[in-house]
Amino acid sequence: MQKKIKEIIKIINENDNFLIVGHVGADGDSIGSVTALTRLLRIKNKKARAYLNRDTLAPFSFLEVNEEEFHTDSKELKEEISAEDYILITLDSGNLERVDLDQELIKDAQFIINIDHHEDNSRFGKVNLVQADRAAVAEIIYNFAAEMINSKLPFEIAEPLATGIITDTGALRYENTTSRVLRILAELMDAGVDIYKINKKIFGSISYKALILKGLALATLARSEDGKIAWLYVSREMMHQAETDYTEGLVSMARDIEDVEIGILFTEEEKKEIKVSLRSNFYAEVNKLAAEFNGGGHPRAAGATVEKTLQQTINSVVEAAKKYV
Ligand SMILES: [Mn+2]
Repeated sequence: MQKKIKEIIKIINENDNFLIVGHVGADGDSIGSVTALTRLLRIKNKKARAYLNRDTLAPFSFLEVNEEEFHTDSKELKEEISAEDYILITLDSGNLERVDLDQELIKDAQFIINIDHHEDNSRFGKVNLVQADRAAVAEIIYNFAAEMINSKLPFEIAEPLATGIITDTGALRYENTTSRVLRILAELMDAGVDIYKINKKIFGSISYKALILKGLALATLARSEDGKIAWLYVSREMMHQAETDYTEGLVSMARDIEDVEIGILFTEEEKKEIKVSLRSNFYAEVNKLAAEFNGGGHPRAAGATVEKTLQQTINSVVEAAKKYV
């Protein structure tokens, strides 16, 4: 795999113009990786642009990703870049549909470099670096930074990398927390990163409205007869009542119940568009369960969108989940 990293660094060295993007509904790994790689390429005097969806940035304001540094307006980006030749680098996106970018800008790229850690990645790039054993894409980008920067890692790259790793390891609590991850984090701390601050921002605080929604969702908690599957849901009505659609962390509450193997959150995005978030603890491969509903992800964290009513979706997903526990 080291060879693939070298190959990509060679492409970076021999070209000048890059567009870097993450996935739809970007999380800390997506935003952190995009931020770190873009800043890294700029240090290397490359023309590097990034597109990040404005709606996803709020929880990560401490990274100081501002609109002067990155594009948050798809139209504006299109006008600026459409006449240019650029290489598209997609991060943390298992397939082309997940890539958070205007279709035309995907099509117009010279070619795609696909860097990811999802096992079921469809290898849609011309160059694909898919390392499923890495906790976060930020861990992969760290390796690029370590290769490309000979001196100490600059803080403005170290902090977004730490954010990606902390997000995808659930503050170092998940199975993917390897000794390698801890060594990298130690390096990042030496570069000035405040791990406590990042943990607090991402996992240690919640808005008042989000807590109200959490309460409403918890009231819907149910589980299978054998107690191995637990689920809860968030309806349109509940989001309206709580005045927020922030559902981060809800699915873990179902997963974290004693004796539960699979935790599920159903979110009613539209009347017949239900987002299904799946988490497991030890053995259930929820990416396979997600695939039954045209979704995907990791063995312990996956998702899908089902075009049925909320109740129909709950019935069919819970029924299908029984095969995995
Ligand atoms: Mn990730």
